[in-house]
Amino acid sequence: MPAGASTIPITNLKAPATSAHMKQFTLTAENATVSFGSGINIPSWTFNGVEPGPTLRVQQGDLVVVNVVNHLSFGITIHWHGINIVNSADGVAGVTQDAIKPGQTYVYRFVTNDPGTYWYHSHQLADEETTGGLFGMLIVDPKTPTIHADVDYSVALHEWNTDNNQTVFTLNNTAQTLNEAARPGQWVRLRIAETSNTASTAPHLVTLLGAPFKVVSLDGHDLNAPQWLHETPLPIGTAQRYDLLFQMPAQGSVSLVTAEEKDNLHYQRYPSIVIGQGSVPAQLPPVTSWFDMTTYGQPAHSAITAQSHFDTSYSIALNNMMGTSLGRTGMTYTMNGKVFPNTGMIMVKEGQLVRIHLDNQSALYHPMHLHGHTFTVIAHNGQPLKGSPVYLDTVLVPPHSSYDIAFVANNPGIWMIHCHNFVHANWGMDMMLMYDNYSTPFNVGTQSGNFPD
Ligand SMILES: [Cu+2]
Repeated sequence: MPAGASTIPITNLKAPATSAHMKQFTLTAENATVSFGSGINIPSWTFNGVEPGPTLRVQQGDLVVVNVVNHLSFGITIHWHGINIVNSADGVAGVTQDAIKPGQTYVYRFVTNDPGTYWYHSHQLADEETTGGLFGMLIVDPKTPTIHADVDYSVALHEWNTDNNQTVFTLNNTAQTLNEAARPGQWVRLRIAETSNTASTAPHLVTLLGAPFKVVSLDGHDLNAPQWLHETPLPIGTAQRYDLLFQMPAQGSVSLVTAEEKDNLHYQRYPSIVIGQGSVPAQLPPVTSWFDMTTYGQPAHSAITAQSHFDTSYSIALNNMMGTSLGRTGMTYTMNGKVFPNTGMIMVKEGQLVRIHLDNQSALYHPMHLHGHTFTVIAHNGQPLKGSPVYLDTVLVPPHSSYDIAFVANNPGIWMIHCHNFVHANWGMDMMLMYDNYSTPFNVGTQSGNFPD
């Protein structure tokens, strides 16, 4: 909605200026050549010279103040993925701010009410900039712990494109093996985030060898009564997070290994993580049937179910076709047959219960992300979930399948709903969720220099 006398500019939606519980960070965007081991050095765009960027660790309820300094030669932003914060701090170029220009600084202020595992990344030319290294993890510890762990590690999965058109796949800062400490009997929480996308669009699969494990949360939200899993492959779509919990065995180590389509879904020795004393097993198991979040854990009460009364419902068909996007001709990724910015809007009023049907009519995977809200997954291919309630900010919609998601419109402003496959978002698969009485003073496009994807 254009700015007008009757609308509220989203820049009015601000976090408090101060708080008894405030955490401050400085993230400096700068060039650095980062070593991923074994002579693999990649010139990348970093925060504070490291890959991934510094892990920001805060407590639920903290006022987080992040000073961003841009020492790169192009505009950047930071989006705080999955945390429901005030709209003005959402970090989307052309929607909630102008891109931070070279030499400029910018301050993000937001309150972290949602405990769990999150991440941050540039939302200006996100395809190039996030893939090129402008990302890191953000962990919000709950006021009251829900899960006991003696040690807590996080790992970002990332695929890099090198100058000679090669792909390098890393876990944190290694393309080889990362060793982490843990003693026999200790409980380990391992937080896994996917920060890039595979060329095929199929998700990376991750699993643990050496100990049974539970998936205790998805996208930062705890699951109810998760069962033990044994070498179960976990499909992780771009931007999704899995928190795993396991106990170190009396002897030996626990390994995290990955597989993907281009390796015919065989687990690879590298990159890998070894927790405890030992190494990746000489024999890797076959990839078995994938983890299914729609049948995992036990049912529990959920405020929103398929039977809820919805104030408004939308259906979005996801597909791809040759076309034009931002003046370029090529494969475009469409929502209801249209390419951003012609995809229309989801209009809501504050307090409404909103249902969205995501209907993937294509042969590709689409990890669909809603900014500023946590949604409940209410159906997969029309069927209600059979296990734990699932609350996400990004749902991976497989080829030729559908998900129904629903959320309360409880965070006013203008928010993106888009595919988090960076290429798909860059070529059209974006839409806006708009609260009916808000407007933005910012613009997307060539004149403003703001390109959110
Ligand atoms: Cu997609």
